[in-house]
Amino acid sequence: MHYRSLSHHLCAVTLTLGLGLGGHAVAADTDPLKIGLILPMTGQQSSTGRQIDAAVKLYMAQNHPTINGRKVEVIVKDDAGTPDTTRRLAQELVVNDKVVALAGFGITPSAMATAPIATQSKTPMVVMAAATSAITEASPFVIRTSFTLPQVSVSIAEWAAKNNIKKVVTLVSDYGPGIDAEKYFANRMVLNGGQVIDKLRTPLRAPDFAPVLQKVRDAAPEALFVFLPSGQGALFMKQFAERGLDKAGIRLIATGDVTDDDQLNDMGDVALGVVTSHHYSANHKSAANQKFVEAFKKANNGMRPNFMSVGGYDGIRVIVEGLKASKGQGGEALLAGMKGQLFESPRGPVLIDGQTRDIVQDVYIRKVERVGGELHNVEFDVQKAVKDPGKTK
Ligand code: VNL
Repeated sequence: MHYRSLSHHLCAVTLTLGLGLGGHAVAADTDPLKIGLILPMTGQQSSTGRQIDAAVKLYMAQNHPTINGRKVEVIVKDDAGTPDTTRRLAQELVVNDKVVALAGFGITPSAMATAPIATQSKTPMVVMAAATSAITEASPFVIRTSFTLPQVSVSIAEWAAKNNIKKVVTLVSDYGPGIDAEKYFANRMVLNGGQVIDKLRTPLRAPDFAPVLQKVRDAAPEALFVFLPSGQGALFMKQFAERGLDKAGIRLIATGDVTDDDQLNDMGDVALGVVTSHHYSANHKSAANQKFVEAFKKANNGMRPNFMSVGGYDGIRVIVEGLKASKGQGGEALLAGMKGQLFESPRGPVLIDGQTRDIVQDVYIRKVERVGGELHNVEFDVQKAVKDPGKTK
């Protein structure tokens, strides 16, 4: 015992001397453990940045984590949803700030651009928002706490089949998650004897839905299936109503990204009755969620948390618990501490699959209803413990 504490003491002295002489930023073991959180705080995906930032701040304020006497510090950087900027910021956070983990990643291209840095520097990278299946395969250091589009798109296709919807058109954002959603939704429709009569795509940047909605009208399917990234739902719903599609008897079904809790309450009656599948609703009935929603609203002027917030809240939890398990070590030790975590999230029970490093979670079927004067995604069916069906290995 005595010997141990003596060597500890000597070690601290050496570190102090090292700092004084060389002027190198050698991390002493009282320095804070830093986490680099890269988010789109400005630009088209800024609602995602705002939600995740608020959720991470809430977790930190509720838990004040310290590990072996070291504080945990979150450094927030704005990438404006530009992948080149994400990669540059990640590089700086690793090299200059010596972060133990990278986190955030509002869109798939940002996550993909950063994955090689995670691999080269052996820095765990927690994806809190982006949801293309392949992201976890881009680096062995990626852990995901959001969801995947294949995970949520199959369930809504199953619901459609059970509800006698046979002829559909799909409309997705033309990049990773949209292509995943289109493929997994369409394949399951066809498997169930349905027909996909057209597959439409809109650009990620500055989409205009009017031309594709005209095509949908002309094709007259029984239902239109939609995936759009968080933040585009309100504009889409407005144009859907303006084109009279809600009155034309074309049923709207989607992933929950479209009836995003961040915007849903402002969408108006056009959203009523829209059926979606997703992993989180602010209306989810559990004590853990009620507590989360109340605390989140209280800390953020009444803002309602959406699925991005929950990805952030669970993501920072996974990092902090991982650091506890690794006793503050980063790299492989932190990665090991994050794998296999099983806990109750505001969304329901979740598991960080040790093999795939992806999240296993319940997927709910929900319908937009008015609850106490506000629009909500009301869950009415659930598929338990869904793994990402997009994994090839
Ligand atoms: C992505 C997927 C982004 C789902 C989203 O919102 C979303 C992505 C910004 O992987 O880029 O709702």
